[in-house]
Parts: sequence; C-alpha cells; structure tokens
Amino acid sequence: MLAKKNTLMKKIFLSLFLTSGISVSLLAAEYAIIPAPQRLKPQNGVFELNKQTKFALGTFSDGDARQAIQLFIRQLAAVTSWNLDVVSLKEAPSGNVIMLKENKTVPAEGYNLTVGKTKIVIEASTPKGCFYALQTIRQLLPKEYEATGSQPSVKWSVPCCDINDAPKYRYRGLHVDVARHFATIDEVKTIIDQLALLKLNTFHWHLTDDQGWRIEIKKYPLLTSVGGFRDRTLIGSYKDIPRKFDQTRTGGFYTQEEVKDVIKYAADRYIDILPEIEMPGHAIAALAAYPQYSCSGGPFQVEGLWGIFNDVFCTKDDTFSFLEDILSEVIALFPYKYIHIGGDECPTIRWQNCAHCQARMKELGLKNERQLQSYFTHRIEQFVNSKGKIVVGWDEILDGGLTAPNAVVMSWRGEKGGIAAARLGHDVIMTPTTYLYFDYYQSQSPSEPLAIGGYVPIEKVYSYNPTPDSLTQEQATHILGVQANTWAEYMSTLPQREYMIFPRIAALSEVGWLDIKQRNYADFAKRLPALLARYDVMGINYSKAFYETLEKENGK
Ligand code: TNX
Repeated sequence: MLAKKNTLMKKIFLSLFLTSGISVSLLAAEYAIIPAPQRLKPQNGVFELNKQTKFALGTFSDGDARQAIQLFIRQLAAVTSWNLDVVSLKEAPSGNVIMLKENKTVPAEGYNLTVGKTKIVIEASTPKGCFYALQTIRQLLPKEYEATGSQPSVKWSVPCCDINDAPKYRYRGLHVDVARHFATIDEVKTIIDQLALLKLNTFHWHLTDDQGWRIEIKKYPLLTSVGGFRDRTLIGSYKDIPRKFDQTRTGGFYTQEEVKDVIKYAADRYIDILPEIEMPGHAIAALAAYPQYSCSGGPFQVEGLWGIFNDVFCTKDDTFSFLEDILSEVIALFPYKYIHIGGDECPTIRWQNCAHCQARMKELGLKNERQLQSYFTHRIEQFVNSKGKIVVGWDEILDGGLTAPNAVVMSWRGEKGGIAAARLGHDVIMTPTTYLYFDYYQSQSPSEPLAIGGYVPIEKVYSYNPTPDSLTQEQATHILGVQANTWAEYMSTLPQREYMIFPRIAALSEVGWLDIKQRNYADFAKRLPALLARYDVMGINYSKAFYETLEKENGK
C-alpha cells in the first residue's frame, strides 16, 4: 500500500517536474506553505533551531505576544524535550534568536518574516500576526515537528527566506454541525487545532437542530436532558425507500463550563467561535423539550431522520421570551461579537393554521407568512443588537424584507443571496453549496463513503472566487470572506468528519488568503503533498481523492 503510494507520488512529482521545470517544483516542495504567502523570496541556507535558541519578545500594544509563541514552544518540547527560553527584546542575543517585534505598519493579521542563517525576525502589528508567522515557520520545519514523541535524529532547520504576508479576507471559517451527530469536546479541539495551522480564524459551531440540542441552557434544563438525545437514527441514505432506522439512543451536549473551555482553547489559537442557535425552523429538538413553543403543542420527539420539518417555533410572545432567555445565556458565554441565528429552511404551514400566528399577521398587516418570518428574525435581531452583538443568518433572512442592515448574511444557496445582500449594504460571508459544501462528495469513485450528494472536488473548492465580478468596488468591501460547511448527517465519527474536511480545507484556506488572481491550482498541488505528509504524522484521516484528480490530469 505504502509502496504503491510512493510510486504514485514519484510519478506525480516527475510529471510536474517535466511540465513546469525544476526550479518551481523544488521551490514549491521546500517552501510548501499553505495558504501560500502573499510574497515569498527564497534565500540560500537554513536557520537551525537547537536547545540554545532563544525567543526575544517585544511588547505589543494589542496584547501579550507570549501567548502566540507558547504553543510553538510546547510542541517543539514534545519532539525535542528542549524548553526554549523567552527573553525581552533588549536582552536578545546577537545570534541563534527568533525576534518578535511590533510594527504597526503591517496589516491586521499580517506579518513580515525574515529567516536568516543566524536569526529569525518576525514583525507584526498584533500577536495574532506573530502566531501566523509561527504557523508559517511550523510548515517550513520538518513534518516530524507534528509528532507526539521524541524525534532525536531530526535536524530542526528552516529554509532561509523573506516573507510579507497578510490575508485578503477577514473571515475565514469552517462550520461544524454537532447537532446531526454529536462531537465530543476533544473532537472539536482536534478540528480547531487544524484550523490554526491553516490560518483560518473562525469556527462556526452549529449547536442546535432538529436532531439535537447541544448547549446547556441553565434556565431550560430539558433542552439538553430531553433535546440532547434521540432514540433512533436513519441508517443509510435519506433516498433509500423504505427507510431504515437503528433503535439506538444517541446524543450528548456541552455544559457551559465545557463551552468556556473550548472558547479559551480556540482563543489561544487566535480563533473566534461563532455559535449558532437555529430559529425559527430546524427546532424540533427544542420543541421535544418545550412543546409549548410550537403552534400545535406537540408532543414531539427529537428527530432521527434528516431533512426539513414542518414543526417550527410559533411566533407568539412566549416563544420570544423563551428564545431571548436562551440567547442571553449564549451571549454571556461567547465573547465573539457575532451570534448566528440560523433562519434557513423554515416551512410556514403551521403558521398558516395557527391562531396566534394569524392574529399576529393581522395585527401587523403582514401579507404572507414569509413576512411573518421576517418579523420573527427582525425581532430577535433587535434583541441581539440590544445586547451589543450582531446577528449572522443564512441567506433566507433577507427573504421577507425588514432585516436591519447590520445583519451579516451567509450565502449558501449559491451566491445570489450574498450578491443581493452586499448590494443592500449587508456584510456577507460566502459559503455556496456549489463550491464550499464539504458534506458533498469529493470523488466520483464508487467506493466513496456515503455522503449527502453533490460533487465538490478539491480543485473546484480551489477555483472559488468569493468576490463576484458583478459587484462594484464599494459593494465588494462587504464580502467579509468565506466558509466551508460540514453538515453532519453522514458524518457520525471524527474520522468521517476528517475525511470530508481534509484536505479540501487546505484549498479553502488559500481561497480566503489570496486574491483569485494570485492563485494557481498546479502550484497548490505541488505544495499539498507536504501538508498531507504532516497529516500522516498527526494521524488525520484525510481523503486521498486529490491524487485521483492529479492522475486524471496526467492522463492515467
Ligand atoms: C441545507 S445549508 C441545510 C442544512 C442541511 C444541508 C445539507 C443550510 C443553511 N441548511 O440543514 O444539513 O442543507 O447539505
């Protein structure tokens, strides 16, 4: 198996070598950084880390940069047992030093990195920029850096270079659905670790849906004790008729203490967490716990099937009090300035037959139930705003008008919603199914594990341009960035999630980091094997479909 892979790798490298010339291939292999830096100038020689190497740390007005180097030092200690010293900039030795200096002219999240033979100099305007510089250094070090035990025979050298780097987009995220299948705190952290390596900065935590409510809300304990577990789950595909279910009770939830722990863990890696509480649709788990907030009164069971369900939150005043209580606890927990309130796929059939909802429509003079959804969203939005936070919603939140201009729109049904939103002055995060749905297949091989459908190979992800040509320059400033979504109907274990996320997320990281004009798939394909080798060391269950695409391109 391994021998076969090695031959394949050699073939790939040989063909790349023949088509593109030795210098580019070698360069890509030696400086295999993903996402590629904005500007990289290779230099001769290497900087070699050893036991005596010191960090010399300057002061940063934007926080303590010591935090940014802590993880680097700790991981190096795991593979070398060296505990590198940290001194102040004033005490910096003249050689064998990694210096970190504040430079306010460097863009936000950016860094300048000079790797010389005797010293490494990092300049950034923030500790986050320092952290990113260290992720670049990490990728320039031998892959054994990622190992769990001592690696005595490895030389810890970094090839010399000059780098000036900064991301094109402010928001670079991954959405993880823990409602359809629960993921433990450790599993969530495993994914967060990998976002940091690729300089992604947001983890969108999809915490509630029809199939499970995953976050402890102190005022409403049944949300997790009832809503956190289901009695059965669909086996096989949604499309199989007749459908089969297991009869196994499954689920789980996070206590608020655990949530705080994850927030801290992510913050240590300069990652914000965007929590999502779905409403008014995808609410059956909550309604199973508190059926009084539905139109019919229930009873309901936490869903074991996927899809869109007719029972949604009722628009009566009591529901708003309930949701505001929930949001108050969520807002108190998460420091990020955005709160995601869902908004997608909300059938209105129950509202059509509900005395409360119909009375509400009459009172407000609303013409149809879509406008009622818009009222719902707007009312929640005003509440969230009153707590000093901004709402994010799926692109349906624009459907009935009314939404305040500060709401951020996640465009998933293609780019149309995002384009319309940017024209209206909303900030936008692009996450279209056609390019960025990582629950879709990445290979057409018949042996692929069951997925929801669709086809989004890594090359397609890579080709995505988050800023549609049809926007004016001013409108384009509203495109905050990109996100891939991993809806978890068909991802019941961490290895399955990993299979769908990696390595497509590497392509996503470059989509978020570089302008489309700077990107080149052939070049990315030369750098990717080094990252995959790193994943091998870390034991990540990534998909090998990337090699199939290359084989096809090489006429095999
Ligand atoms: C649509 S994308 C959904 C999810 C599903 C997903 C499956 C979005 C906002 N809603 O509820 O899990 O399709 O791809």
